[in-house]
Amino acid sequence: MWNRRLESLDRESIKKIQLERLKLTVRRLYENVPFYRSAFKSRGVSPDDIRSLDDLKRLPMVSKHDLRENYPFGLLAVPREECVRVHASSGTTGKPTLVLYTREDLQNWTEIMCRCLYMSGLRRGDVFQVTPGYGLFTGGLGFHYGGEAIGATVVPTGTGNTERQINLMRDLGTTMIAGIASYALHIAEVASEMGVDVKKDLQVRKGIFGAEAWSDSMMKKISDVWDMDCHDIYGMSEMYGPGVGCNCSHGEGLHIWEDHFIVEIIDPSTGEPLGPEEEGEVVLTSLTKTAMPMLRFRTRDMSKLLDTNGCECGRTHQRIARIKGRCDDAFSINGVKVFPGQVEYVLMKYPEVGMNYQLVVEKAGALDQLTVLVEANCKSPQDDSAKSLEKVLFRDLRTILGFQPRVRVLPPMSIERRDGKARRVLDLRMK
Ligand code: DLL
Repeated sequence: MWNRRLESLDRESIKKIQLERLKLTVRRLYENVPFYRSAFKSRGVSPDDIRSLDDLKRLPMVSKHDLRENYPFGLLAVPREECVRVHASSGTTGKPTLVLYTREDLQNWTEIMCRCLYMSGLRRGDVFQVTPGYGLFTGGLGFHYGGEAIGATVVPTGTGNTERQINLMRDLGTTMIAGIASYALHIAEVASEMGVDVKKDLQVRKGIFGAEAWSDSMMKKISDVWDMDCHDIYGMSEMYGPGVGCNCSHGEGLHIWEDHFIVEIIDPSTGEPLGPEEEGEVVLTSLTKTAMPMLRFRTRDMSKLLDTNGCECGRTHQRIARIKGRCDDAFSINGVKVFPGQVEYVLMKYPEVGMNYQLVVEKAGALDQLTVLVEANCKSPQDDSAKSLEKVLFRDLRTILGFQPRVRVLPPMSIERRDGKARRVLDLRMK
């Protein structure tokens, strides 16, 4: 284990730490963040009311919507000057959701990343290639600092340029990669086109993947194609980034670092907490974040608390099932989250756009591809006006999504309706 003492705490000690840290977080939010103060007041709770972990139920929940409403600095619990880093993820509409970090936050994030990476086999001496994006996305830098802290040789390639990734893997003798699961399969495909056999010609035998739901069968496929020990890492920008939890090599599911987070599962329609083995929405409370602590953040991810006592690996932290999917209409394109509202926000700026649009998600080889179908608002859009609308929409969508979608402008009424209603998202990947 990376941190044997903290990863194998007994239940009583975990609960004690959680309660202490929860009290501190609640007080900090009450005193420094007007949004939380008024949410507490409207529920009739004050920091003094938090006496046991059961009192968590009395606290308000927050969602991405609240982050957007308080964009950019409204949820800060420290002066902006104390923040040393900003990341952002897709918002539910046009605005990104922003997260800020103090130096202490970055240290805590690195600690949980180290636990996950160590659990997944990373050691000093490894050559660790980090393929998620560097920048506002938390993936690249999250893996990067964890890898360096463990003492591995980190290769910060970031996304894209797959041929170069493969050449580097071969030349540097990369032993472990981090990435988005589907990208691991894409690399293997490109490698075989280049005449590189990933099993024979490369030394990559360990992988850690996350940022989107991937099935057990996908995990098996990646393990087989690469002859690799695969691990699943979970996280989100609002809770530092990757590193909230990870699967060990023994038990099922993901260990969630309970000295940094409280995990609840709720019924997404009623908000009521659910018991072990009952499937629902993951709700997370941060316990160590200082710049932007999050109380009962509704992740929209579906999972369940596993009914287990401890784990063969010796870690005592609660396990949840691997994430099954989401309970809202967001979807992921190669790890980048897309909310239909973001796309709609762009489309609605243009009067030439008609009544209906549809987001078609498909596989292009191992990678995901998004096509935005848009109906024009006139009967027969001139070819050149359709083309120029496609161009501007492409430009705006690329800016807001952070990747290149395909855009097709079509005549009115050409997108299929069901009971008169358009289907906003047509996900053909599972077919
Ligand atoms: O995706 C952080 C991350 C980067 C995690 C790299 C793991 C690896 P966001 O862009 O804020 O942050 O998206 C967070 O991604 O609520 C889930 O819906 C999804 N997600 C993240 N990890 C997993 C996973 C990063 N292991 C959202 N399995 C989350 C399933 C995941 N879904």
